[in-house]
Amino acid sequence: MLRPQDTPTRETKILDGLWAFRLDRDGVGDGQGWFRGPLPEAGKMAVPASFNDLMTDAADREFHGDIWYQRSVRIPRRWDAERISLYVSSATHRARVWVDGTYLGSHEGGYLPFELDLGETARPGAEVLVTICVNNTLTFQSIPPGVTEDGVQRYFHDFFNYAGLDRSVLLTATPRERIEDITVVTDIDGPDGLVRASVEAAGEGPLRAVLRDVEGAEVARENGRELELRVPAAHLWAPGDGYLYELTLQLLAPGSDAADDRAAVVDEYRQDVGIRTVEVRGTEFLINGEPFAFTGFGMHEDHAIDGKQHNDALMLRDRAMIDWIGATSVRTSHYPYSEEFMDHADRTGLVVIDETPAVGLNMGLGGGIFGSQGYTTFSPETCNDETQANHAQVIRDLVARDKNRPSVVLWSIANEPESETAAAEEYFRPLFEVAREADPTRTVGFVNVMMAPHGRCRVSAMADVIMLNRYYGWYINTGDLVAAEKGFRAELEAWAGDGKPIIITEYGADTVPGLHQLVPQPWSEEYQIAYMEMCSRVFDGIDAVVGEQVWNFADFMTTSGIMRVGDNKKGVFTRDREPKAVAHWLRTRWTEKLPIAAKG
Ligand code: GCB
Repeated sequence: MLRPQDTPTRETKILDGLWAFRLDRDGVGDGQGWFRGPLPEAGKMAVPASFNDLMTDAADREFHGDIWYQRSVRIPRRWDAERISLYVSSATHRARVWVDGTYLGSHEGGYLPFELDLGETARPGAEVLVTICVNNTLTFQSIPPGVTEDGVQRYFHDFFNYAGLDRSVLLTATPRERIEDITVVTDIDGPDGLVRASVEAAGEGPLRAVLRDVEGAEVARENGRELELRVPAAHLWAPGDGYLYELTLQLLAPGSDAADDRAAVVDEYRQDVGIRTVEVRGTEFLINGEPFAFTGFGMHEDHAIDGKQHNDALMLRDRAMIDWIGATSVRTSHYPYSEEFMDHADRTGLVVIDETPAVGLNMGLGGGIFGSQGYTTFSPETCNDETQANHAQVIRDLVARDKNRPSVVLWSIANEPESETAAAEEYFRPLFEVAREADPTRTVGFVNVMMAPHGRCRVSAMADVIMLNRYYGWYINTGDLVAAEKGFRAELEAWAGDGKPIIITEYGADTVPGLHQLVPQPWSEEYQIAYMEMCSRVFDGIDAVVGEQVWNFADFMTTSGIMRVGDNKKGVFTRDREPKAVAHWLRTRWTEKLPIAAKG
């Protein structure tokens, strides 16, 4: 599946705006056929947006079940020879779709796009009724998992279950004979760049590929479905330098000569290409053969009112702060971020650890890090073969969406799953194979939890890079930074013995903005700085530590509970994106002093 775009042969129509909307509180929508005609007793809902914080009633905000969206759309009359489809950028956590009452299909899993062909229901010139029933219920088989107990939805991850159509919905027209998929892999050969591309196309005609630089000058050209383009003296994509070439692919009319510039173009698609390599060598993580130091954050797509909606303005502001503080990288904790965010990362040279929505596969953890959930994680009744199959599909879908992005250097296939048991080892072994088969070119890992330290974790051996979330000085040794430093160093030294690069993907302390203490205690701004100083001393002393990503970029919404006051306050910025004192401290470290940057 290719992402929709406008080219001389392709067109898109964005369906953002107010849609008819109804929460199916009594579960009667299917029985009453709400997809057959105008949605009865409907209100309005913004698309894109998470619906939750637009509600004023607690039960509505927390609603779990079927959520119906509907709008009419006129199919442009000029689309009469085209394949018309609906592209849903994300429907959290699953969706079923009808057009004019005809069922088109469904998709399992949020945060990733799907496309459905309108087939016979597409009548150019006519207005059609699009109905999308989103369902946000989490079960032991969904990714992420959850369970309904006495009618109440529980889940095992520490962020609010925002849901709905939180990214754009598009109507698209593509030629019936068309380019269907592109896989780009790049390499470096001396001063030259190599761009290898495999193209899948439905159509008999020849395929022409032209690569241009940012000025639009042609740098390479080749014909065929398996391409290797050589770029003399290539401008590489590198951290902080998101240089992108543009590959224009043209499927030509059958029988035409690809060398003939006047040959009829049946379909055209443009693909951004960043030329770079990624490799792990010993304890180093290399980009273009140079050791790279990850600084930055685990983040969330999270804002007041619109929840997980993608919003260009808010994204740009977040990115401005990431750059201001001197961060080189982010992890898309704990699910794939919007395609617009990823485009911007590609364009600006932000390095991304791309994570699946597999968070909370660990019944030994509470809604954060404490306590047990009272279930066995991997069992026929809980996370089972069906969960694993969904997890595998999500990995394939994520790779399919982001495989051509130069910003993505490492796949994270799960956050803090149970990893210390034989059942976990059995669950994860095939999933690593799925990831490596889907993308043999990038590194693969998962994020390890404190309860599975070195020597106990049975999954880390499968990973190319060790990613660790650690809270010495917060969840353990709370307030005792001396003991925390000792414990943290000892553990990292043990991991370093494995000879792989280590990225600390989470470390952080909840901090109430404005709470000041001369003698720093947990929750104060001073403690957050003292805590970071302690962690930094530990990282700087261990060569294998090639990355530090603070938890979290900004305060973010969670479920209610005794562990959180209003929201999770581990942000370096507040939820409304103002700096806590630690932001200035980190800025100095990341822009002026960082020894791990000097390692690079
Ligand atoms: C973690 C989780 C993250 C939580 C964080 C916390 O280990 O990966 O989702 O939000 O701890 O603040 O407890």
